[in-house]
Amino acid sequence: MSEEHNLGAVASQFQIGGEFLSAALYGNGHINDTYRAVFKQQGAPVNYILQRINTNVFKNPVALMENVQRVTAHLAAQVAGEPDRDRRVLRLIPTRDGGGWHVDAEGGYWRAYYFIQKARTYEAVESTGQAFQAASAFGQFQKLLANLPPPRLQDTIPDFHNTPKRFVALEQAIAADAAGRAILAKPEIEFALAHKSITSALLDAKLPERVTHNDTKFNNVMLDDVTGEAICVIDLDTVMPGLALYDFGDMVRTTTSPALEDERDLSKVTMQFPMFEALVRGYLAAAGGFLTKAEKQFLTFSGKLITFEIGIRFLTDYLAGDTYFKVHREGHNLDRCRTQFKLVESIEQQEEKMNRLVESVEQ
Ligand code: ADP
Ligand code: GN1
Ligand code: MG
Repeated sequence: MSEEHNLGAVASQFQIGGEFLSAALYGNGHINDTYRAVFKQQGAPVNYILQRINTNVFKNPVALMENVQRVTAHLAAQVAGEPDRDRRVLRLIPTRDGGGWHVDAEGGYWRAYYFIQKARTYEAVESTGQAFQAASAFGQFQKLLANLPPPRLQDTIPDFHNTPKRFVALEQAIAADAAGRAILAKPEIEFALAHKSITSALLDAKLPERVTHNDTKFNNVMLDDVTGEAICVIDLDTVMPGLALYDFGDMVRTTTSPALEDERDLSKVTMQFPMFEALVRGYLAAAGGFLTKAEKQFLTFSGKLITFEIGIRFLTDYLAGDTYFKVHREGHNLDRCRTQFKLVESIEQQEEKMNRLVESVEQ
């Protein structure tokens, strides 16, 4: 339970019936504050999600919420005829005065979602079936948003996946060494600098701009408790124009290793080939129809690049003194950086085989 916020008062701003019972921090996101709020309705507890948007990260929360409104409305219209439609798309709850979000006295931006019942997220992948499900859900997500009517979605974070710019930010953080930690991260800095040559390849390839999720972490898709089916893609703050491969790359980053993102025992971090195969098959089953040949050729590479990119973002934040990602222990961002770089190495060792697999699935 947060000491800082009166969560009952915040919850009462939204069109939720019944009596507010409690609210507590929920989930493992690195950016926003997510709470599960419980209301008593007809004698029974009912869950809701309340989120406070991190405005240090998202400088224009109104643009963000306008994107989320358009995206959720478009997706809802597309699945309207399907069974279980209420669990397949995030549904915002309006405020009592009919708005899409609430601004508190401190200027904090809040939103509420219906709780997706009988489904859950996982911090690490457990089976190839889960990997297939996640990849087909994110592929389907891109497919359903391909016909989003204009205007172009707003960039909630400009240059979010611009790896060359992320690399420049790292170089600046190394030079500034604001927290005096560069000495503690020498091997990681060396690893990063040695990989500069890969940073611009996706942008140089001139691939088509699409509407993409941009944060396709495995814990951003909810799997049904009973069937294991991917039921709902969540965490829509970064849905904006991007490359399809940003999404596939982040799936490889988060859905092929059995280890947690902050695992300290690096021997556990490895790119498991069967998980990669399941991702390729799941993603192409949903998205193969609209992806170009050039996009398909970069599937393996995108996994390496996005893993490297998030690795340098963790390293940059470590050097800057942990100003962006939430941290829960000393050296947390450095631990996260190390798992990413270990995974990059593991991908490099298997890159040819991964590319051969992609070619064989395509045919
Ligand atoms: P963050 O941006 O901080 O990662 P998320 O939107 O991913 O926040 O939410 C954090 C966690 O809360 C998710 O991993 C998921 O477990 C849970 N969650 C988010 N939205 C819902 C929802 N509508 N129903 C049920 N659980 C949810
Ligand atoms: C953040 O919000 P969350 O935890 O799903 C971050 C992603 C990173 C990820 C690393 C807006 O995602 O870009 O890949 O952490 N989101 C933002 O785990 O920066
Ligand atoms: Mg999340």
